[in-house]
Amino acid sequence: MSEPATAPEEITIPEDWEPMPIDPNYTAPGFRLLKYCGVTLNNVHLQWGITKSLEQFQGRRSDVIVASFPKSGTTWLQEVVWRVTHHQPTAGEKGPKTCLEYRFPVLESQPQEKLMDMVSLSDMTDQRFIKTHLHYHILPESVKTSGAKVLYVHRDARDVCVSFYHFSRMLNIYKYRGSFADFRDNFMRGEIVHGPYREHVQGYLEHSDTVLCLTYEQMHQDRGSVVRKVADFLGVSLSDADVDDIVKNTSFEVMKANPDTNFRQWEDSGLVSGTEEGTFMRKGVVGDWRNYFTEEESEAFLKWRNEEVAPLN
Ligand code: PPS
Repeated sequence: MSEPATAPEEITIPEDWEPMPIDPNYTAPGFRLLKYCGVTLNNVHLQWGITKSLEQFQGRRSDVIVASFPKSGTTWLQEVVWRVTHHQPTAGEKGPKTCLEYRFPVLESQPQEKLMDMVSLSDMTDQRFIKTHLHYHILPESVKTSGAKVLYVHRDARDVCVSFYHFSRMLNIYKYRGSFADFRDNFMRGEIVHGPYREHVQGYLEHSDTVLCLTYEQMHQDRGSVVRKVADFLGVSLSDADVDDIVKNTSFEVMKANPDTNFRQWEDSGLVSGTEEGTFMRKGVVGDWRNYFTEEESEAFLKWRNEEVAPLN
């Protein structure tokens, strides 16, 4: 997730936003969950003008958009996409030299441009690579009509929940201090930022005729075939050696060591505190949920996960 490090103090909640009950487990001053179009967002989204970002955004045919629910493998897929589209065999292991945040501005976080001295999305003249955690139904209409290429990654909800729990503890604009059980209950109720989770995934999967939907687990199991799928979807031709090179440079270990992909700069800027929660590149495994759920809890969670939900619109 990319959220500004600091937020202005005052907020006026517009009529089409609904304040949600204050959750004292979020201990960052002023942190509030707010509902917008059925989606749980927060005061920082509002303060930093998400509605204006959504109104002003104009999708372009050449746009490449990586969408996800937070902590589902966004960063990983972004790096794959970037390397697929910028692959130069002669660049070898050097790869991209710019921080991923600059290569992939966040659709819903335009003030990021001011804070980070970035060219605004509307002023970018080169092909745009964009990250978003927005639900499908609140994506600006032009994303859907422009022919922009949208890729979506999703992950075992139990691992998403664990990863998001740790991230919410690290993130200084949240400072979550509840237990994992508290967080999991909120996750299931949709009372977490960008919730509700099931509707998020369903919203994109329902459009899998136009959206390339991938999973974190596929990326673990056979990244080569994911790289090829991404290349086909984006109309890029890659040799076997190119694919191998991309696979090698997008491993957890390489990305964790790479300052352009490991988000350690968020520690320097104060956005996150590297604590006992670890760092942004935390474990990068499938199945860490086993350390957090009992068998019964996992069963109940999966039962909930597999229930039918009504689409948001
Ligand atoms: S965010 O903040 O929503 O954009 O986070 P996101 O990138 O979606 O998810 C972060 C989790 O993805 C893991 N990650 C990786 N796993 C395996 N391989 C690679 N290369 C990789 N890059 C990121 C990261 O460690 C977070 O998962 P957890 O389970 O917390 O380790």
